[in-house]
Amino acid sequence: MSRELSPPDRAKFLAARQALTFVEDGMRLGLGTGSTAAWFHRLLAERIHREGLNVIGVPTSSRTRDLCNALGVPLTTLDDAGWLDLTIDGADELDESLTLIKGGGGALLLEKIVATASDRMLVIADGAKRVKTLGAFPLPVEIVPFGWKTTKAIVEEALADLDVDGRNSTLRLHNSEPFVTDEGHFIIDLHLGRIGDATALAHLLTDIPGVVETGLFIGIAQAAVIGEPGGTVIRM
Ligand code: ABF
Repeated sequence: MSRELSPPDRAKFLAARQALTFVEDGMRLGLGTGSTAAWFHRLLAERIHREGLNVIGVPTSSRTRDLCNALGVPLTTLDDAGWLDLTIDGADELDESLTLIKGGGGALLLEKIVATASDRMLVIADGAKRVKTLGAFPLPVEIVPFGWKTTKAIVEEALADLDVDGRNSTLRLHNSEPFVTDEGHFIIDLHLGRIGDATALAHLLTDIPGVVETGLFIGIAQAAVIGEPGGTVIRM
């Protein structure tokens, strides 16, 4: 299957296939969102149907829920599952310390809740996601719709206090309307260029009342599987 895929898709497929080797019978899984995670869900479903693998999953978005329902992957809620054994999810950027930027797909809040409620988080990604310094990818920040313009202005002022130029933050749109997350929130994307101190930035942002969560995943992922189009798979 993987031979006729585009190079990025082949890389994502290979990373997802490798991630499947981490799954054991009886596991409670966090199921990520995005195209790399979608490859994992398809391959997981194949093992479930072919081998009778006994696992149950908690989806991190309505898209993942719908895909896994269509594939026949058994699902439950986080509260019914309790603590999870392993979350497998993609990323928009990851650095050498496995700090991530996530949320390009708009699912960062549930992804972070599920990943944090897991013994381990395994990131699956194509090699283009690996960076030396985070920030080229715009940092998603989930905010409540109430007073969003004021919250956006406060975010930009707070960034200036960190000597970070946040003046070109943008409200994420979908078909010219504000993008609305599964939890009914908006997202502003911070076009920072580079992030020096991710921890300080995360604390600064989440201290702002209208901010719900950021796409910075710090100290949450324990391992990563990175696929390359040529077939190599690197474990970090
Ligand atoms: C999801 O995976 C999002 O947080 C992130 O934006 C996305 C990466 O997407 P893809 O795997 O399609 O590159 O977890």
